[in-house]
Amino acid sequence: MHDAVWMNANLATMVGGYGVIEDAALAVTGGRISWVGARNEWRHSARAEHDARGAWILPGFVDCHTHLVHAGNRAHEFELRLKGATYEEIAKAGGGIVSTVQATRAASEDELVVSAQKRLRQWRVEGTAVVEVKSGYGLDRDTELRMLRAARRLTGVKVQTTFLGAHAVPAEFKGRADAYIDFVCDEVLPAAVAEKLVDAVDVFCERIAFTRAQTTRVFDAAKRLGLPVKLHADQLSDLGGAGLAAKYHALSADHLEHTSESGVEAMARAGTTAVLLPGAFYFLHETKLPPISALRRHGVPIALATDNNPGSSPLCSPLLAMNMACTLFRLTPEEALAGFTINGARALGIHATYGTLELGKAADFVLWDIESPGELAYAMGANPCLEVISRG
Ligand code: DI6
Ligand code: FE
Repeated sequence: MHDAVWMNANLATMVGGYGVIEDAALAVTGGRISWVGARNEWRHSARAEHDARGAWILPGFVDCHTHLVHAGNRAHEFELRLKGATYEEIAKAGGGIVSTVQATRAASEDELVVSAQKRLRQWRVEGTAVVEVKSGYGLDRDTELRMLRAARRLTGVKVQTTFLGAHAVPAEFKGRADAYIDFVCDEVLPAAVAEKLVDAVDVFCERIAFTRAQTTRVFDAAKRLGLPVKLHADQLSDLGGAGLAAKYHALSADHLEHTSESGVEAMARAGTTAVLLPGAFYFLHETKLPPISALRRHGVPIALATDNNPGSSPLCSPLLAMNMACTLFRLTPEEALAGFTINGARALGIHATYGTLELGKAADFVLWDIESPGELAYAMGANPCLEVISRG
């Protein structure tokens, strides 16, 4: 006896592409998917039977790269950029990440929870099951930990937390980036891990952030603590970030606009997922496209994410992120949906439980009022979500 079954549904299971099963039944028991298949093969019974009325059911979305917990916003920098300043110039002039750091340090844990929970509403109504949240706007021990605690208190989605202490050099370490990396590796990361606040470790490897050598030191510290790594790689320049991520068997390398073919090959060999972030590309008026055809050719799984953050991607919509990936990066709608389901789950190392409609996976799925799954990436600013099912 199953707990509940949904009849009269069309499924995009996202197994091997859309993985369509028309006129399907989908059952759940104990918070897990307990049966999935064509309705005419369902020979069981369930305590509750729901009529999906021809809706499409897809796995809940996985947004695998966000900076959702932060204080303040940077609308004024948006204005500056439109008057001609570049993102790098603003960052060098003490704006950028460092200004969000000031606001975040001044915010209490409760304030961080309230503002992030408010933003998270849009992810929930668009059918999101999992959101990754990074630290990195504290850059001191207490604020980094406070951000991670706040992230863990968010409700309505499963949260995966990533430690990004190496996001920028804070003012008090100005000109002493190596000393800051020592502090991150020796004090902040171990304290966060001791409180069990860290699922993965990330670094911003970039001309305006940290070098390869500094990234390596953070990755070695993560390895000693038994944590998987991810990397902000090759966003503004090719520092060989993708290859470095692959060397550490990173879960993902993210951004990748400037990644070379050899970086892509290394990712393929290492099983590292590519995370593309069309929101930042769009918002920063970037023109260099990530190496999509090389990623396809080498079979690197492509995930997509919002990169929600106040500086380079104030994007609050997984659905819009998918549309942008199709228009800006020429992903197909099928690839875009895989990017926000199975490959998003891969980028977090949780694909055994999330990302497809398969037996045994978490019963987190969404009913959509659409005629074909590709519509979700096609429409701009629509939200045909009918119902979000969380753990059955
Ligand atoms: N890459 C980005 O695009 C963001 N962080 C990062 O590592 C920018 C964050 C910000 O400007 O606040
Ligand atoms: Fe980011």
